[in-house]
Parts: sequence; structure tokens; C-alpha cells
Amino acid sequence: MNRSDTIFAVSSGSGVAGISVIRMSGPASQKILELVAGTPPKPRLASVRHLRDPSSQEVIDQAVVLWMPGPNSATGEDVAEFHVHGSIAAIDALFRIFRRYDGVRPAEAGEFSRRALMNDRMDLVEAEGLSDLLQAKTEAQRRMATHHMLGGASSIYESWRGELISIQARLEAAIDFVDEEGVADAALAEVKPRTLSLVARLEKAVAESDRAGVLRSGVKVVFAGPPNVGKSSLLNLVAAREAAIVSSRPGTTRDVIEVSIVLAGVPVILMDTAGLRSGSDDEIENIGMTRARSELAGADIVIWISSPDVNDEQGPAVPAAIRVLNKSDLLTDKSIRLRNDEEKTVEISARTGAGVNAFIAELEGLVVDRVGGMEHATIIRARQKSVVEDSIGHLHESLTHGAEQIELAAECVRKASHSIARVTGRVDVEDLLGSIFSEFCIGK
Ligand SMILES: Nc1nc2c(ncn2[C@@H]2O[C@H](COP(=O)(O)OP(=O)(O)O)[C@@H](O)[C@H]2O)c(=O)[nH]1
Ligand SMILES: [Mg+2]
Repeated sequence: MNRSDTIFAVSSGSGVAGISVIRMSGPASQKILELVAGTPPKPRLASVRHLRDPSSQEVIDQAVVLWMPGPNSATGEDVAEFHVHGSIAAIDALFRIFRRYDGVRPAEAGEFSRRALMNDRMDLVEAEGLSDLLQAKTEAQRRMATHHMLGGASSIYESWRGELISIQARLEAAIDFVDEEGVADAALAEVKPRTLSLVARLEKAVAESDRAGVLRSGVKVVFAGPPNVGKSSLLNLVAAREAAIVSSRPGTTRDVIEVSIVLAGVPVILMDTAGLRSGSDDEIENIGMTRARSELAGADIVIWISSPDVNDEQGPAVPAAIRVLNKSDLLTDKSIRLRNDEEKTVEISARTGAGVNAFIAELEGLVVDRVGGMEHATIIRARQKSVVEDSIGHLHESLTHGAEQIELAAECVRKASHSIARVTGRVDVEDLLGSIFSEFCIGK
């Protein structure tokens, strides 16, 4: 991949459409624009042009053309945009023309964003936010992604780094005077509370990051309980479709069934599992139960379901967020209701629908609690978390050094600041480019 190439791609997605946007970035953009559309329009002003084949002068299409000379463009390079009709043939014809020129080639996935990053039009955290935005499926994901894309998180990382640089400077200033009595002690005494306060902020952000990560990946809600209590029936009602097979035969659900839905703008993965009971000699059922137990262990929210006609041997295998007593239509004697008052209990009937809406509202509340306020979290990816944890480690170490080791304390703070700089890609950015831009689509 040559960075001085001029690259082009359909940025508006593939397939037939009213309009397709072709984006071109790189040094030859102006020349190509002139060749197919005539004199470039005024920068950033839309202009309607005939696009012609430069060799035959045949009109290929009529398009809105934009000219955005670098460095004030999305990529920081010269950028031309052709808003052509979304016709596969028209796009093909233009692409054949573009390819005739040396150093002009189709863009690879994420290559426009990669150039934007290299030209300081955005930092790594903003690029990750953009990637998240392109993939966002729910309102809460969109909010979190835009916060990152527009630099909200980067400014926090920068403020942390600024504080570290200032602490480091204070320590280094004292190093030159270690021979003078009390200078190193005074410097350490001054930076200690600042270091502790920063560590507390970093640790708080790390503590939040798991909840924030769940907002990106989806809240896992596992439906579990003994066989035949109506787990699959209830999951289908919440998912509003027949995702899981419902049958009066115990042991019907064997594999874990996943259904993605959105509750209160939050992505949720509902998981139906095999009924848990002891003493089954059915090999497949036992494998299903093993899978069910492993999903329970990794669940964000556990819904434990039982019903009056099925013996719930031990109750929830793990603490349940909501206990559901299904088949309330079979209840005659109110005395068989759930005894355990510690967990939330809800009575429903998947058959008559009684209590189901109240259950869904309850679940929605739990989902929102699980990720509430996370739209503005600073650390939302494992990559970000691990470098911030490195930084915290270095800061803890810096606090162990006394006045006679003030150089070592300063060195730890320098490492801590280097770690934070890795998050936004101020340093070591090259190592990460491949893994980050592979997530992008062509044309972005
Ligand atoms: N009477 C009654 N039967 C139900 C209710 N919910 C489910 N069932 C029946 O219970 C049986 C087991 O349901 P299913 O959803 O497959 O249970 P699972 O094994 O826990 O997934 C089926 O015959 C359902 O029709 C309910 O609320 N009332
Ligand atoms: Mg089932």
C-alpha cells in the first residue's frame, strides 16, 4: 500500500441507489477532477457538471461535484467528491477512467480514515468512535460512538496526560537540586496528592469500562430454569417472534439460542438455554445443560423461571436478577407462590399474557441500570483499558520512591504518561493501525 497514491471508492455503500457518492483523496485528485468534470468548482461549493470520458468526450453521467483541497479536508489531502447517479454501470465507467492514471487506485477498507489519522485530522480514539458509529445499531450505541468520534473522550485522555506531564516536570525540576536539602522532599510532597487524585480518576474510569463495553457488545440476558417451565415461551414473547421451539416435551431446547433485540435504546442479547435438572442420562441434554451453566456464569442479567407444575429442585443456579413464576393461569392455591422475597419475583402467564408487559418493563429497567450513564464513558475498549491499567501501575510504583530516588519516581511518571499517549495514538500509532482499520468498510 502506497501512501502517496490517490485513492477512490464509493463511500455511500454498494448497490443501486438514487445517488452514490464517490470519494477521491490524494495528490492526483485535482487533475482527475479537471479531466472528467472541467475546471474544479470553488472549494466546498457544490457544482453540477457533466462527467466525461477524457479520451472520447462521451458524457458518462451528470453529477454534483465537490472540491476540498487539503489540508482542510476529511483526510487532510486534496479530496474530490462525485455525487453520481447510483448506477452500477455509471460507477464502473468512471472507475475504469480513474484507473487509467498512474498512482490512482481503489481504496482499501478504512484507508480514508487511516489517512485522516496520519494527517492529524483525528486521533485513534476518534477513529475508534467513528468505527463504532458506523456499526451502531441502537440509540445508546450511537450516543456513545459520537461522544468518542467528536473528541469527548480524547479530551479526557489529554487532560490526564497533561496532568502527568506537569507532575513529571515538577519532579524533573527537583532532580537538578537533589543535593540541596529538602528540595526533593518538597517536590514529592507536592506531587503525591496530585498523583493519588489522578490514580483515583483513572481507576474510576477503568471500573466503569466493563459496563461501557457491555453497551458496545450488548447486554446478555440469560433465561434459565428447570425444563418445561416456559423459558422458550417467555423468550419468544419478549423477542416478539418465534425464535425458540416451544413444546410440552421437557428437554426440547438443547443448544443456546441467541436473539438480538433493543430495549430502551440498548442492545440486548436474549439467550434461551436448556432446562436444568439433575439425573438426566441423555447425553445431548447434559451437553445442553453444561452450555446453559456456562452462559449463566457469563450473564449480565439472569432471569430464573419456574412454574407451579414443575419441581424447581434447587432454585436459581446463580443469583437471579428477576425470578419469574410462569403459568400463573394454573395457580389456584395462592400458597404455592415463590417464597424467596430477596430477589424480585414476577408472576406471569406466557399463555394468557398476564404480567408479561410488567415483566418486560422490569427487564428494561435492569438493562438501563446495567449500562445507564455509560454513553459518556471514557474507556470503552479492551485496548484502551489495558493501557490505562499500565499507566495506573506505573503511578503506583512512582509513589513508592522516596527523595533519594526522585529520578526513579520521575521515570515512572514518564512511563505512565507514555501509556496514556498510546491511547489516543500520540505515540506508537503504527503498531495499531492494522487492527483498527481492518474493522472499517471500503470508502471510509
Ligand atoms: N398453562 C400454561 N402453559 C404454558 C405457559 N407457558 C408455557 N406453557 C407450556 O409449557 C410447555 C413448555 O413450554 P416451553 O416454553 O417449551 O418451556 P421450556 O422448556 O422452559 O422452554 C409448553 O407446552 C407450553 O405451551 C403458561 O403460561 N401457562
Ligand atoms: Mg425451551
